[in-house]
Parts: sequence; structure tokens; C-alpha cells
Amino acid sequence: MSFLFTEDTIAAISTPPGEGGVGIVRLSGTESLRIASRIFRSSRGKDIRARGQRVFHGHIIDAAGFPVDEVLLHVMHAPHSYTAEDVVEINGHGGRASLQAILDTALAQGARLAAPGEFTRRAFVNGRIDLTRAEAVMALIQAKSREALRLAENAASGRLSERLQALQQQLKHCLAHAEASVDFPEEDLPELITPVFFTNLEQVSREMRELLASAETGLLLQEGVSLAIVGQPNVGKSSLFNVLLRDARAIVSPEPGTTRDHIQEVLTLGGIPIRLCDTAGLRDTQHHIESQGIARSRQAARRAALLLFVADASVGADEEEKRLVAEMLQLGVPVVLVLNKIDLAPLHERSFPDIPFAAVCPVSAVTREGIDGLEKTLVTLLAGDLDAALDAPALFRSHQKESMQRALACVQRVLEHPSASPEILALDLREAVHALGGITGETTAEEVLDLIFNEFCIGK
Ligand SMILES: Nc1nc2c(ncn2[C@@H]2O[C@H](COP(=O)(O)OP(=O)(O)OP(=O)(O)O)[C@@H](O)[C@H]2O)c(=O)[nH]1
Ligand SMILES: [Mg+2]
Repeated sequence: MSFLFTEDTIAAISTPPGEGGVGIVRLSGTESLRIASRIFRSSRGKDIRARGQRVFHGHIIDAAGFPVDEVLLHVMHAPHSYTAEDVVEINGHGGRASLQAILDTALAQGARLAAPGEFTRRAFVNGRIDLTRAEAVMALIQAKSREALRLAENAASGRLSERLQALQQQLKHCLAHAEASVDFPEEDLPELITPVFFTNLEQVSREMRELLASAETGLLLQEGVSLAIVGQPNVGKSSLFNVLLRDARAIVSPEPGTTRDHIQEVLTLGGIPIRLCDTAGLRDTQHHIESQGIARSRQAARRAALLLFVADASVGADEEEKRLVAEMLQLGVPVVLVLNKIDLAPLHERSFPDIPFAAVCPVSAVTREGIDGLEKTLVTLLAGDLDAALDAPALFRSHQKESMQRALACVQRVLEHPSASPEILALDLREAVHALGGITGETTAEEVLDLIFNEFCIGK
């Protein structure tokens, strides 16, 4: 859906549904002051359109002249507002009915109900923020951990967009050289495609690769990963699942074959949202339901980004267990060997010689020994040095990563074919500039913007 920008004045309830101490109805657009002044009665008879004062106390009055709510009104004149338009924020009591009544009164005076994300989209269209910052606003709202918040803050503050703009500038500079060589081939221009041209481009490609690497962390924090707990029956998979979730979610019993269906729950480790999956123990069975469960275990294992292979440390590994480990390693994702029940076998001697596990973690799901270490190991395997990674701005949306990959591919093509004609060089560089513009919003198609902003909540 597309809307007419800046033509009309939009309004929405900007605070979440439910009851709260205060709630905000926000207006933005050229008519917002006029609309607000018609529905607001200042307790001191002030005119909110007069310059100077920005906060007013009074009441919202409906068309029939009845007071709707006692409010504080914040007036922000263009361009010094979130949208860079005239904005009025009406702070009322945070009840659903009172906020809806304030909104209805504003709509009755000619405001239009805002679409999801339309305030932020206006900030973007009016050039106050670029697309990375607009998307960072959404990431800020959706952040479920301090780390995700740090990541979003980094982008919302404009550090990511600064880096992208610098990169864009360098690329455009190279493009200008290539284009000049195309346009004036015979002129007395000095040689433009020089070794310096390629050195500059190499620097650009290095920075692009750095930003691409940052996308790993960004997407990890933003989108999370799936982890599956697998292993033979009765080794303590469900016990480990519960201990990691800090909740007795899955049934635990001494009977092998307890878990029949896979169970998934979400937890946060080191700021990373993790979809953790407990599965049915893998074994040969004639039992119809259990074998269906086992098929699902294998499915869950194939979908996971990392596997926790649980083994019982108090008994030795048999051939069947070794075969299962080999099967899991074949899936091509890191496999962590979790040696459980070390409370029963303090030496946790196990017989998996020469197997390339990503890590080996001795634990007890009963006493919790080793669990902190396992959690730390998982965070390190998934995110490396997350703290250091979060210091630099990171790409955090998959479309940003795809655009960066496209831009980098173009730059690489130029670097790999230094003697290509200036026309070809210019073509690739133009495509790279265009791809980067998709991240900052410069060249993003309307339909893509629609998709992005539709993910926002109404009122933001
Ligand atoms: N002593 C001790 N017992 C444990 C530990 N972890 C699990 N158990 C016990 O081992 C038995 C099996 O635990 P579960 O968590 O149900 O094992 P599972 O791997 O999910 O089993 P299935 O669902 O049948 O595949 C239960 O009796 C648990 O109490 C541990 O670390 N130490
Ligand atoms: Mg189980």
C-alpha cells in the first residue's frame, strides 16, 4: 500500500494497547496544529499556534462540546520533530477508551488514521533519517535483549548510515573516474583508471567485507538461531532442555523413549534469541508413534544451526551412538558434545576419539554443574566476541546483507578484470552504487519500502 505523503495530516495512538499511566495520541502534518487547536481547550486560554511555548495543559473537547480527557499537549514545529513536520503529541490518561476518544475527535476534524510505520516513513521521506535509521527504530522497539538494543542503537544513532555513506562516496568517486574515461576517451585527460583507482577500490571492497561480516552478528541478534538437542534415549536431553530454559517444560523420566514429539521454546543466551528444540531419543524402534517422533528429531536436526549431542557420561559409548554422532556431523553444522550426568561419573571418561566436535562440555543437568560453561561456549560458537562486535555498526536486516553482497560482487568483478573497458567498469560500479543505495533507501523501490514499513506498529 502506498500513501500520499505530506499531503494530509495523520493521527494515531502511539502507546501500546492496554491500560497505562499515560497514553499518547500523535498528530503529524501541515494541519496538525489547526486540528489540535480545534479540539483542545487550554486551561489558561493559550493559543497553541503561537510560537514560544511548547507544552500546554488543558482538555480535549469533542464536537458536542463535552470534555473527553484532561491532557498535556506537546507542540513541535517543523522541521524540529520526529517526522520533520508539525507534530502535536497529546498526552492523555492511558486508558483505551479515552485515547480512542481523543483520536476520534482528531479524525473528526480532518486527520487521517496513520498506516503502520507512517510517522517513521515520513521522517524518512522528508530526509530526516535514512532507511537504515528508520529500520533501526523498528529494531529498537523489537529488541528483546540489551545486546540487540545496543545493535539497534548503533544504527539508530546514524553510525551505520555514516559508514555506508562514506562507502557510497568512495564508490561514486571511482564511478566518476570510469565514466569520465568513457565520455572523453580521446581528450587530454590524465589517465583516470590508474593503480590508485584500484587501490581505492580495494579499500572499498575490504570495508564491504567487514560490513558483511558484521551482518552475521546483526542478523544473529535480530533473527536468532535454531538449536536442537539430540542423542540416544535417556541420556538427559529433556533434562538439559529444562535446565537451559530454567523451566520444567519437558517431561523427564527414567524410562527411555519418554519424549515422543519435538518441543520448541525460545530463550535468550548472551542476547541471542535461540529457538531450542528438545527431540525424541534416536534409536531403532518398532513403536509407530516413537518412530514418527524420531523422524521429527532428524528433521529438527537438519533445520538447526548448531546441534547439542547429548551423551551419558556414566556409560561408555556403543557402536550405535558413534554411528549417530557420525550422522549428525554429516549435517555440516557445528556439533557440541554434551557429556551429561557427570554427577554420576566424576571422571566423565568418554570414548569418542578423534571426532571433530566444535566443543566438548561436561555437565550435569541435575546439579547444574557445567551449565554456565556450556552456555558461554554456545554464545562464543554462535557469535564469537559479541561484545567487541557490538562496538562497530552492523548490518542487521537480511535485505541489507543481500544488497551488500550484490554490491561487493560488482566491485570484485572490477578488481578481477582491471583491463576491462571503462564502459564495463562503469556498468559494474553503477550497479554497486545502486545496490548500496538499496540499504540507505536512496534507490529502494516503493514496493520494498511498503513491505519494510508495514512491519512497524501503528503509531510509530
Ligand atoms: N544423575 C543424573 N541423572 C540425570 C541427569 N540428567 C538426566 N538424568 C536422569 O536421566 C533420566 C532421563 O532423563 P531425560 O531428560 O528424560 O532423558 P531424555 O534424553 O530426554 O530421554 P528420552 O526423552 O527418553 O529420549 C531421568 O531419570 C533423569 O532424571 C544428570 O545430569 N544426572
Ligand atoms: Mg526426553
